[in-house]
Formats: sequence, structure tokens, C-alpha cells
Amino acid sequence: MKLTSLCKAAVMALGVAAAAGAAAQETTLRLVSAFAENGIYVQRLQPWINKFNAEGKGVLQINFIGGPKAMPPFEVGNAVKTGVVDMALSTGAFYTNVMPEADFLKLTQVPVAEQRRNGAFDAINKVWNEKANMQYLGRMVENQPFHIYTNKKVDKPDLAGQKIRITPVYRDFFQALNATVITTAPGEVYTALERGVVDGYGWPIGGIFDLKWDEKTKYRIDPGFYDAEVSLIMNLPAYNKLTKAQQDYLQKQVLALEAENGFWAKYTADEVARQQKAGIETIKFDPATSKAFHDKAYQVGWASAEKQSPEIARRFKPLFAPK
Ligand code: 173
Repeated sequence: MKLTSLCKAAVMALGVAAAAGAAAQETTLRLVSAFAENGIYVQRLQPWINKFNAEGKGVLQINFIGGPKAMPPFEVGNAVKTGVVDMALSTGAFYTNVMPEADFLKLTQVPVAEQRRNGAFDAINKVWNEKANMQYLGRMVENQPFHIYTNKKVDKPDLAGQKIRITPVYRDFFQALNATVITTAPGEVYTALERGVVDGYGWPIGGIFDLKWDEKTKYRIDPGFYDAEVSLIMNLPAYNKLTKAQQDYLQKQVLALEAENGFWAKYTADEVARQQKAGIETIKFDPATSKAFHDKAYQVGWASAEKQSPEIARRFKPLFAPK
């Protein structure tokens, strides 16, 4: 009798220890998004998080805290740097307050898969580790060039007399095109257009319907320039604290997410058609002017990068250049 109850107690204790062990092994990462929850980026992230959590039981979980209502976009980078959150979906332009180099990723002209092969990805991570206390995990948006959207017609690439909403992505290029620039988070663009605070804005080819900007947009200027970078970043100490198995699981899921990036080419075609249907007119230049416009964007972008961080810009430039 006595022996049996002792055995039972021992088995129970073992059970408790096993449960505690399992719980200690599973880690939950808190993730915020710098982009709106109803926008295309989070729409595509959400099912990935669901899959991540379903397949990662007992290993790694993601707790999605929310978008700009949970945290202002320009504060997300610092929150990742300091470990206030573990992970974020953001773009470099939103955390130039952490390091100016964050915005250089718009200048990549090779796919992220190639960046992983040619050393660009490692070069990026070295800077992100050292200067931002971050691990650069992976890029979930590619092939999304930026455009100028405006309500004032132009017949040449000149924005003189126009007030244009920007982030750091566009500042130097739009100023080189003689625009007056006003920085705002995406959440303020609609109201700025409505009140005439701005005549136009910079944004990628896709996504302008997400926050209803189509209602306040007359023209899109072609061609596009740069490539919208939207990536998962992680607090470095939080990343280093993960076990090898957890890091491997995270890597596997991030690579699976990147493998879906073919989506963006089709999305571009759909969004172009949708803009046309919504009555947004395209402003096009002759081929020589278009080429000069596109070249100027990169020339101004790299000149600005080289001015802000000469050594790192020179390191990145050959790795980001098209083959
Ligand atoms: O807000 C922006 O215009 C911006 O910088 C950006 C960057 C990447 C994707 C979408 C927008």
C-alpha cells in the first residue's frame, strides 16, 4: 500500500517535471507590424503566422500583437533593438532613427534568394547585428517598385510646386525633382490628401486601395524606381537565446515565406489594372526620359547612402547591383 502510493507520487512528480521541461522548451515571440493590419503585407503574414504556430507547437510560437494601433511605425525599430518586442514586420525606412543604413535595402536590384547566395544577406546581417542589435531574418516583399502618385499633372519629371508625402525612401530623389516633402506614417496619408496638406505621395505599385487612397488619387507617374523592402527583423539577444532547433525552425519558416515571393509580380499586374479601373491615369515619359528618371533615382539613392555611411554603402553596392 505504502509502496504503491510512493510509486504514484514518483510518477506524478515525473509527469510534472516533463510538463515543465516541455513548457521551458517552447518559446513565444512577440511580433508587431509597422504596416496596417488590413494591408496586403499583414494579410500575407497572418496565414504564415498561423502555419508557424500550428507546426511549431512545443518549439516556437509567434504572438502577433498588432499593427500601427499597437505601436507607431517609426517606433518599431527601436522596440526591436531594445527588446520591447522580439520581432517585427517593418521596412528600413521606418527605422532610420536606429541606423541610416536601414533604408539602403530599397536599393537592392537582385532577388532575396540571390542575396542569400552572393553574400549580400550576410553583409546586411553583420551591419544589422552590430549597429541595430537586430537579426535580419528575411524579406517577404520583392518586385514592388515605388511610384509617385499625385493630383497635379506633370509632363516631365519635375515636381516643382508640389507637396509630396514621403518617408526616408523618397526624400533625396523627390527633392532632386524639386518637390516640397512632408514625412508621414502611412496612416496619415488619407487625411493629408483630403485636407490638401499634400498633393501626392510615394508608395509602391501595390496597396493604395488598402487605406482607400484611390479615392484621393488622380495620377500615377511611371516608371517605378527602387524595390519596396518589407522584412522580418528580430531582437539579436532574443535570437541568440533560441536553441539550435528553434533557430532552425525559424529559418525553415522564413525561407518558406520568401519562397512565396513570386506572388508580387502577379499582384503588380492586378493592382495596375485595378488602378486603371478606378480612373487613376498613368503619366508616362518618352523612353529616354523614363530611363534618365530611373537612373537618377539610383544615382541619388546611392549618393545619399555613400554620404551617410560611406564604408557600408561601398560594401553593399556591388552586392546589390544587378548582374
Ligand atoms: O511608407 C512608405 O511609403 C514606405 O516607406 C514603404 C516602404 C516599404 C513598403 C511600403 C511603403
